[in-house]
Amino acid sequence: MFKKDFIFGAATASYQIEGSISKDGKCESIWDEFVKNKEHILDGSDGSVVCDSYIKYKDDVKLLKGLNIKSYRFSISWPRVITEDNKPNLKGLNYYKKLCNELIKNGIEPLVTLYHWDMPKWLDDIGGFLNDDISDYFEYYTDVVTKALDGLVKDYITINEPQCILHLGYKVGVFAPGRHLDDKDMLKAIHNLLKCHGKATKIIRKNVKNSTVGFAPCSRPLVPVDKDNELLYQKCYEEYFDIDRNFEYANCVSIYSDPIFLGDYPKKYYEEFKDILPNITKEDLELINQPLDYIYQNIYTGNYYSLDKDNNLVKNDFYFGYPEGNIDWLQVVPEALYYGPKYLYQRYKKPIIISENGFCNNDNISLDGKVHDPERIDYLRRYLIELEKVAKEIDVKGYYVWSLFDNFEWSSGLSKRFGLIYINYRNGKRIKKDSYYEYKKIIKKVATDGKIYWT
Ligand code: PNW
Repeated sequence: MFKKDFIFGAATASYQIEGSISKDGKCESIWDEFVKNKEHILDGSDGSVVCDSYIKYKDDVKLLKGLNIKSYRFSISWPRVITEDNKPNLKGLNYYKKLCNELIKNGIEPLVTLYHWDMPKWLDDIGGFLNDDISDYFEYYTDVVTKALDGLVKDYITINEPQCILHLGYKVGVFAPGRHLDDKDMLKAIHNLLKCHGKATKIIRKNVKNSTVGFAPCSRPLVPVDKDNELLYQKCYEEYFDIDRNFEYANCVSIYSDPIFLGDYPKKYYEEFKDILPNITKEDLELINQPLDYIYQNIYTGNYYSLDKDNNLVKNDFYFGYPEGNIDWLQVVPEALYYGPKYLYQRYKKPIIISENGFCNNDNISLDGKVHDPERIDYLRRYLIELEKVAKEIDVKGYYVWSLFDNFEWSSGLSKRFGLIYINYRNGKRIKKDSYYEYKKIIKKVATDGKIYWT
């Protein structure tokens, strides 16, 4: 059973949907720069138009309202609202005010992500997360946004998927800004990013009445194949929170979340990196350890594990015949939405909100003009069954589907589709997929009797 006030929402991010990349004084972001090299993006596309949400935001809200969702998670484009000389850009801020007003008028609560990967290029030119003053810039940006949206927004997420930002953007270089840092600089960038989170949280608390604040990492939970084996559960739990020396983008749960929720990096972090540690002060750790309201987590996939004869964990590659995602990393592992929240709750003891979950499908327009996506429906059902199961055991408050629209899928460009709404990139037309109607049906049923309609 879900609680009747369970929040169903949909999520997007600024660069992935807005377009209008140089309107109304917006300055360049690291993604505007990164896509100029066509080799960085699978299909050579960019974010210059995508869903055109900067123009069509009223239509966006209509589509959200049609789903009956309670909350819309979107992100603010830092370079849209702050100028190159670090002053507020009123025209850019006005866009988000209009969007929030429209949402509220239609009974939808805005959930704002402050950083979903589009840093102003001028800030990256002075080092981005390697610059020791970056948290002051982020604090100022947060101050400007929270004041501009005063009375409209009370729920904030500071940073989306720090592991992707730093692993894919700063180590492997396949995301903007395309850096290739060594481990020592990676640790410094991580620490600076966590300080950004801490300073932003303090400012939100100061400026926003009845605020809620969170941080949204991603992870791939380990799923024990034998549900009743306690040793296997324990080993999966420990491995999930273990230190990853490669800083892999779907890992490193504890490196980021232990300082935030528990007040310090894990013991093993200090051992593992003892020769290359950044300067970590007591004040820093206090700053990072601001009380938060929820554990947000983006979970799309996971891995199955069993034990070998010596009780070591071994990864299993099961084939269940589920529909396969149309992107290499997306294996369908529905139980990830059971075990992920369980592990997180056990360690950090806060209510859980799934801030992203969704499916990449090879969607196309059928002869009847509609988009039939039974694979995505299957994915949503399987994953929500698992979430419903864990919601009986721990406090799970909400779920945001990724994504409302097909959008600019970072280094995969426009070639990968995650939306409940299809975008025809030739003419800008939006078509509700079958999964849009399915999600609406699920939301309605949970709101009336707390259950998904087929359970
Ligand atoms: C997210 N994983 O990234 C991002 O927040 C979105 O902007 C993006 O469009 C969406 O997922 C789809 O790719 C992910 O390891 C990062 O499972 C890591 C994982 C999943 C999604």
